[in-house]
Amino acid sequence: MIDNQSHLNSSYDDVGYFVIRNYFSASEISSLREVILKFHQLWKKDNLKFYQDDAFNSSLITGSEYLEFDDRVKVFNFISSKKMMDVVESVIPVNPAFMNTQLFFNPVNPQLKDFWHRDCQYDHDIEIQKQVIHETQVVHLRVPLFDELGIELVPGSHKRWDNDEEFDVRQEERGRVSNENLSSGKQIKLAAGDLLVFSADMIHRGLYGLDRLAFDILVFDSAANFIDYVDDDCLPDVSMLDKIEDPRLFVNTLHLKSNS
Ligand SMILES: O=C(O)CCC(=O)C(=O)O
Repeated sequence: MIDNQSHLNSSYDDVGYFVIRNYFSASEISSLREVILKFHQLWKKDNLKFYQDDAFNSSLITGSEYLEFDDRVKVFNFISSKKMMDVVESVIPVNPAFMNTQLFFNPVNPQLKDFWHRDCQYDHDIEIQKQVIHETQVVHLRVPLFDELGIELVPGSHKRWDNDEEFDVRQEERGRVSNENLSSGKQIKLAAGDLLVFSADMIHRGLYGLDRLAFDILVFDSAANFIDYVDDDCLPDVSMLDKIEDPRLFVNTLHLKSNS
């Protein structure tokens, strides 16, 4: 168990994020990177037009479309490794559940700019967003596979509504655009080996540049109502569960699925 679990919990609660520097060894990252790059090459080939025109991320990395059984098991074992579970449980102590994975890269299209948002804005209109930021939020765990400029976020915004500048920029109101700088933004540079944990509904943006390839794992509290966001195909099947050392994170999701 990491020795400062309660400290991590209180920083997450206070400011909405924390970062653990050099959490993963070079060999842990290179073995993960090898599998994720395999996914990325196949995904890009299969989604060429989307990749060239619009994309800055892919998702469902643990799904069956691009990775074979053994590679999927490898990724599942990374996601539910003791190191990851210690961190997940510092934020969600009881029955955390796996939601999905995403892979963030630099867009090919130079017109795409790094943009401020709260994840909940894609599902809810403004009045509902004001409510859901006071409810349980999805947690992102970002594992950068190469050194990157990182994420810029607004500390504390997981628990409060936007000020005028944040709102106008994020929503592109009153002539503002979503890639402008925010005076409340804080840049968290990341290196391969670091782990960043942040709340999906805080105001944030990824910073494009360098050779970024960031593997994000999304988890949620089983008590919250997020099961409909989970795609069955990104979960391990029974034969894979046997090969996952500590499958609790996935078993919790499978239980929610079977009850939904
Ligand atoms: O890295 C990015 O481009 C965006 C990251 C993000 O929005 C997220 O992880 O929710």
